[in-house]
Amino acid sequence: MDELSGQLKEKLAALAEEYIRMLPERFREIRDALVMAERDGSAGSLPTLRLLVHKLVGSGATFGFKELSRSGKVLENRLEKLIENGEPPEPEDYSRLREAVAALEGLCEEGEPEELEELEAPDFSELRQGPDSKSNGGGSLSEKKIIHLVDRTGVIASNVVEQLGYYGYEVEEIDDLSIVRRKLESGGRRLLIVNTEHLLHDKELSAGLSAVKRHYRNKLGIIFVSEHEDFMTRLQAVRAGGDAFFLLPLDIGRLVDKIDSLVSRVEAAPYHILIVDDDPEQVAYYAFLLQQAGMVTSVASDPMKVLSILIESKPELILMDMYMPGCSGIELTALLRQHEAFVGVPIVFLSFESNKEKQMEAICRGGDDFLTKPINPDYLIQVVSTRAERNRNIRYFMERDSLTGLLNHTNLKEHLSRELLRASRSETFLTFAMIDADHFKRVNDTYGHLTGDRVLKNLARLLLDRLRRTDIIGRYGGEEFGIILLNTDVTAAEHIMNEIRENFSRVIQQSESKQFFVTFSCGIAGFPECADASTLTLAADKALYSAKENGRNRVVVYHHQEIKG
Ligand code: GH3
Ligand code: MG
Repeated sequence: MDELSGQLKEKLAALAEEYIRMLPERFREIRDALVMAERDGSAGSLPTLRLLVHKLVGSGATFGFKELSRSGKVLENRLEKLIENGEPPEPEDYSRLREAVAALEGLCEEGEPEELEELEAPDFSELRQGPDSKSNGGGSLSEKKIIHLVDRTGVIASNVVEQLGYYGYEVEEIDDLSIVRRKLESGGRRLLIVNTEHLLHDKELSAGLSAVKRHYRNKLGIIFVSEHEDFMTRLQAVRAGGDAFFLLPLDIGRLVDKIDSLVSRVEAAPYHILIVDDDPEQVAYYAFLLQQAGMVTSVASDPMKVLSILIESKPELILMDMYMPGCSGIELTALLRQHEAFVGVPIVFLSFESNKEKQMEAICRGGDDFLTKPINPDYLIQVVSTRAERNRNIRYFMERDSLTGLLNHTNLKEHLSRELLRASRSETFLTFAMIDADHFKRVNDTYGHLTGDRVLKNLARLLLDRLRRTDIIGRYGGEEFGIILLNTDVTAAEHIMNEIRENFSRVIQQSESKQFFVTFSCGIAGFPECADASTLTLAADKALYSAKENGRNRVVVYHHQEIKG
């Protein structure tokens, strides 16, 4: 589907090849800088190391090495933290840095051949590396987000540290606001949990909180936790800049919801734009503009190929040329609008055509907007990103389950079919896991349906945190979830799911003042042992049934000689 001019393609391929060739050298420099930093012992030599890592992150992104760039960013953040801290790093800091560098390097070695092969395609989002290094599913490189806790009584810490850990948050206790101030001054964001006890006894802290909050309104979230529900305590919390107020004992699920929304964990993926145009130079130019603005582009110079691209990679907006050989942009738009699946995808025309009647016709036949060339790059980017964003929002609500925000049944199944095709093409493993909450009827009967809903939300949230970004998670039915683990065989998947199962069984569920625990059972089946979607789901379902039969709270792997249906 790549129709970029041969010259540009060659240039891109040559650049990417050179990049891959130089990777070992980049890592050697990084390792050397780490050795030097450790020898030096102060935080003063860390900036050199950070710069090297930063360059690796940036160039990785340019050439489509998404995971390398993402994991590299985590390492960069960690270095930034050490630099900001200013103290000489501890020996274990260095060993953690060494581990992270080694893991990054491992990522490149695993991914190399596929990246070169995939360079044939213009869509950078398709340039993927091989198996994700996070084979333990817990994500050795997934940095925990830090939350500061001010609580000299120790009551909150004993409640939240372990529990928030299950949702990917690390709680760091502090005694005053100096760390928070430093972080905010350097442009970061912070989240604080504060015991209201201190508002009574520490006037300096109260005044400090409200001053910092006034100054960094949107960059600082403050959650107050209290044993008292009286009006005055709540008023003091509001005056000290509180965004939320929670009573002890804490309902962790609700607390996590609040933290999520304050921290806004959603790191938006780039918009994916399909450029339909037969002129390679212009394609290169517009693709370049959009990519510079952080978007990902695919190209179709042949209008006949647009349908297959739409089905395969679901772009979020089409930038449509008016005149192409074989089929005009207007005809293609009319054709796409007759497909139920593509009624909603935004189509923006971009053409030299200045005839108003022609422009009108393009809109009447299904175009959303008509932009004329030459166009101001900022305006183009604004129009494209605004429309892509709206489309993404609409799609989100159509494809997701409203309680958990996970993919709904239909979409999970669509993903499964698509990913199976991909796995079979690239001869990689794929595992499908089915999860079903244990004795869930009893949970509803004992604590009520609303509490049951909350438990399902907690489970969804835990899955989102514990699995990799590339894994696909959906709500299969009521209290049943389905997970597609890409590039993962059943043995690795069993390990991952067991870890998640154990974590979930330790999560405290809350119903008013009562606390309880819930477990789940899980059935696993893998490709290529099961070759198509229906065999795979049936096999996972059988394994799940066997997990239930054998006592629940367990993971069972399907092997056809062992489980008889
Ligand atoms: P098992 O361990 O065998 O899976 O037992 P179970 O009680 O979980 O299974 P069963 O199929 O008997 O009951 C499932 C329960 O899940 C009954 C249904 O009301 C409840 N459920 C399904 N969807 C939802 C939901 O969205 N919210 C709540 N609160 N409950 C739900
Ligand atoms: Mg159940």
